[in-house]
Amino acid sequence: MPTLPWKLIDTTLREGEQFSRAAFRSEDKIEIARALDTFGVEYIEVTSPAASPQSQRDAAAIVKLNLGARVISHTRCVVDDVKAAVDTGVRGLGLLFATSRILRESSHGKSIQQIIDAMAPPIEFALRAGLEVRFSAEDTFRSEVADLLAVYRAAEQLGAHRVGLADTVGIATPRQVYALVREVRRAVRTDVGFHGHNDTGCAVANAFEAISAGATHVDVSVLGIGERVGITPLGGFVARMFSLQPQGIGERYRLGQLRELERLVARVTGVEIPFNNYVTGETAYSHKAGLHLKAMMSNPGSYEIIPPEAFGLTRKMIIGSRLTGRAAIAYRAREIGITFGESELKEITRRIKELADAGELSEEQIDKVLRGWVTA
Ligand code: HCA
Ligand code: CU
Repeated sequence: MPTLPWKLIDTTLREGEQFSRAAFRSEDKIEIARALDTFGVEYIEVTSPAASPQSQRDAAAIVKLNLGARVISHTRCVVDDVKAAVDTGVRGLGLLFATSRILRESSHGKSIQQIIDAMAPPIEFALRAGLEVRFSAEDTFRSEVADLLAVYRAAEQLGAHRVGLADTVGIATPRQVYALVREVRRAVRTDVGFHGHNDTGCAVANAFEAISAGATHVDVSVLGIGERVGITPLGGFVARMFSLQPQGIGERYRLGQLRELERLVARVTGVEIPFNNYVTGETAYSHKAGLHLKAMMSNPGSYEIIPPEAFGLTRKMIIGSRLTGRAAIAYRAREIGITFGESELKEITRRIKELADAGELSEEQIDKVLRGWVTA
């Protein structure tokens, strides 16, 4: 839908395969790819087909699913790896080279000029094969700006469709991301992608700032899985954007599928979905304090910026705690067909709070107190 000027690249099957707990079987990858497509991500990135024979077979199998999402692969900037990727039928490539001094020294040993020289053959090969090409500078935020602009301009001149900024180590602040994306936008006319790790908890904010500064593509993974603590989580990013553009997001993605998608990835990797996960976490729609409950009962927008129904979820009002209030107790009483006067209500609430001091009351226990009050 043209209302949103950016696209999601889900990299659960590439970055997510680098997650320590991930050991995807072929059938897992197929199931995840289908679920991502159902959700509606624009791109699905898979592991480099040059990584292993099975990786190559799996990439080809995912391409054959004929999904609506564009299947692309991550690939080192080496012609042989590009050839292996082209053979699988992927429609695009994410090529990369580390540009920071620390990674240039510890990883590939090349100077910026040597990187620029080495970029040409693989990029040209991929373009001749008709693929969408992205060139990314690994460890962008520990690289010199002049070096970055030099490699991005070289990528543009070679015909790359998109350049990528990668916060490989999760060091960037939101302001830095905004400023650098702006600068890159001014320097080249290609599309611009952002990929951000979450080592300091800024991955959602950084992706958001990248979009604000004009990035056209954002990398995400389901539950944020990836190297170390992972990258921008799909759910968190969608929550961020939904709060600003509910209609655009609601039209573009099948939000009701998010929880299933996350459950699938959690099951396959053997992890739990965090209790406080964005939108889908067990407590994401729990309301507890009396003041909150009162306002929520009169208008759910009081303490919810994203209605749970938009994601096929429901809220939970916890009315049996010591923090409960009169409004919540009156509400529950009305639900079971009892109306109390003000002073009675005050008394019952006091009683429930007293009982709850010994432990939260279940709905049945509350109902018992309420009914008991009527018959007493
Ligand atoms: C990595 C590579 C990468 C690549 C990101 C990109 C990163 O270190 O495994 O292709 O834009 O974080 O730099 O995931
Ligand atoms: Cu990464």
